[in-house]
Amino acid sequence: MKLYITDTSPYARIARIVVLEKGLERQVEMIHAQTRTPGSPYYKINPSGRVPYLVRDDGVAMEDSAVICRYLDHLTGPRLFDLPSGEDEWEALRLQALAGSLLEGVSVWVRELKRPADEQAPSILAHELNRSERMIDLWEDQISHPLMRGKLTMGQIALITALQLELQLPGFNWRPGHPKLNDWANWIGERPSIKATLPSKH
Ligand SMILES: N[C@@H](CCC(=O)N[C@@H](CS)C(=O)NCC(=O)O)C(=O)O
Repeated sequence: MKLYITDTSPYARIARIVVLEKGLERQVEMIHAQTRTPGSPYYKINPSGRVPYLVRDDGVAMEDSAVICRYLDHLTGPRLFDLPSGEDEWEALRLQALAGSLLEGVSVWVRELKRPADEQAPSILAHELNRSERMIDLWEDQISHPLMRGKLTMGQIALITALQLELQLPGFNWRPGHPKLNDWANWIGERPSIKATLPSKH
């Protein structure tokens, strides 16, 4: 299989983490795609131009990190990321959605800052900064939830991926005043799959 990624995409990083957690490194070849480039050859492979994108051995291709991760998880070995049953299912989904919401907002912020300075919208930058501040306060509280310290979940992966966008976004300075979240990020940041996929500083 071929997994199209970029080094900086948090959504591609989520898929890369699942590849490592499932021990699929030998089955999944990582290919760096040229995104956001007029005329990129990647557009012939994936017309949407987005990563991650998984081209399966049978030639069928799929996009979206959630779909790709679920496919990889169900492909082989014990399922690591199926939802728990009972009330915990809703808790897991609720936390996953909160993490995804933070990730989406911070991703919009990063994207806006990558545009030429004279094209950046101050209103979008302010909106995403303010959203992130509200959500970080919320996470300082939610991070004590048992599901955030138990076995690895898609929600945990989404949250650490969002928080570590601090490396690409100096203005995303969430650590001061949030000791519990800090402690959690340091704890999960030691996990080999998280360490191995850390985005480089920009
Ligand atoms: N919902 C998608 C989002 C994927 C996404 O937005 N990827 C960005 C990189 S973080 C991308 O490929 N952007 C290129 C573009 O917009 O042309 C997922 O979960 O995979």
